Amino acid sequence: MKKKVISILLSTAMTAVLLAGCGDAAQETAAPETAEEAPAAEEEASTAGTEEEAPETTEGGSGTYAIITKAAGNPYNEKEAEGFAQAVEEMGGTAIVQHPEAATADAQISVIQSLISQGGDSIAIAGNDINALQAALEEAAAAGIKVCSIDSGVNPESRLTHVNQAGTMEIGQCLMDAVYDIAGGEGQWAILSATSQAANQNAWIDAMKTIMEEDDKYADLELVEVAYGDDEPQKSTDQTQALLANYPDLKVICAPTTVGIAAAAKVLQDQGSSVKLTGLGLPSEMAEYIGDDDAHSCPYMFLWNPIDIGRLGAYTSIALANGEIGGAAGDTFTAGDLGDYTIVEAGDGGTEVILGPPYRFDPSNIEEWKTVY
Ligand code: RAM
Repeated sequence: MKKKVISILLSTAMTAVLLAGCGDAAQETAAPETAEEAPAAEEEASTAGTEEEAPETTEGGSGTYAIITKAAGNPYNEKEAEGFAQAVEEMGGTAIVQHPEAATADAQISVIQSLISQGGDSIAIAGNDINALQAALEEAAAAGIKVCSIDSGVNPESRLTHVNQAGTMEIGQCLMDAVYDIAGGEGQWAILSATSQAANQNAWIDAMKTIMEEDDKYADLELVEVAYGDDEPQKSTDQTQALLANYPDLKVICAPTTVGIAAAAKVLQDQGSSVKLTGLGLPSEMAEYIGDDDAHSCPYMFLWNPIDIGRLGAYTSIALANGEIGGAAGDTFTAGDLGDYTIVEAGDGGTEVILGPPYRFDPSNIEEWKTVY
């Protein structure tokens, strides 16, 4: 098993193209034909080991591993869960996939309680709130269940580690630079977020605000409002329309949520609005809105592979459950065909493992990516 992984690593390393950062990643990188090719490029950024240093392959995943997404009815969450279940099953384990009925902490607490009574090996959770899940997750930990967060982090006390899609400041920088570029360096812009408590969206919004405040380059951009569409298509549509009505001089909307950006893209494009859009979107949902001309609402946007974040969550969960890692900075493990990963310090005082840099999707590559995810 170890040899097989090393040979995959060597061959992918040979074909890997270095991702220089969010702005030009996809432009410099040929779009992958399949979902499998994406991690090869990411690996270059996050793989630490040589053949000698390669850690033991994560093995023995024959237990029961659960993922709790933010909520049902969101295609991003379904892809993340699909990747998680795929990897667990490939490792010989049983995956439990739970999509709570609403994107709230309360809905997730009910699911956590029921998983505690079932007594599985691990829980990976996309937090609907940073702090509100702590008591329930501590109870899970006390029952011997290894807890990590995935996609949307919970506080360090509630988790052993966080499986992050990309660096938080890195995503904030990509988005801020896109807003700057699309607005032509000045004018009003707004954010259309998910729920007001969503840990990942709030972290990216904070990162954008910090970047904007700390660099004079952004001094002529005015953030007029952060609106919340709750990762619901209709509410996101209504919030977009309200932004257009309330801010006649608005130039750009940034939606760091796949649900929000798809809803906003449709509103802007259907209305022939001059307001432009960027953010984090699924290529499969956004392809018809991506374009450089007046007929398209979104010049470009970013994301990572949602299936791979699920897969990385599975390998992390299995390694935690096996005792192969404890979640401390410096711990290393092999995430199957994604390669070797090292846990690092996170900005919130806890630790995290980072999938890789975000990709940029624009007219040059959207047609290829829309069939991948
Ligand atoms: C939405 C969810 C998810 C986030 C993506 C970008 O689908 O809020 O948590 O990671 O957008």
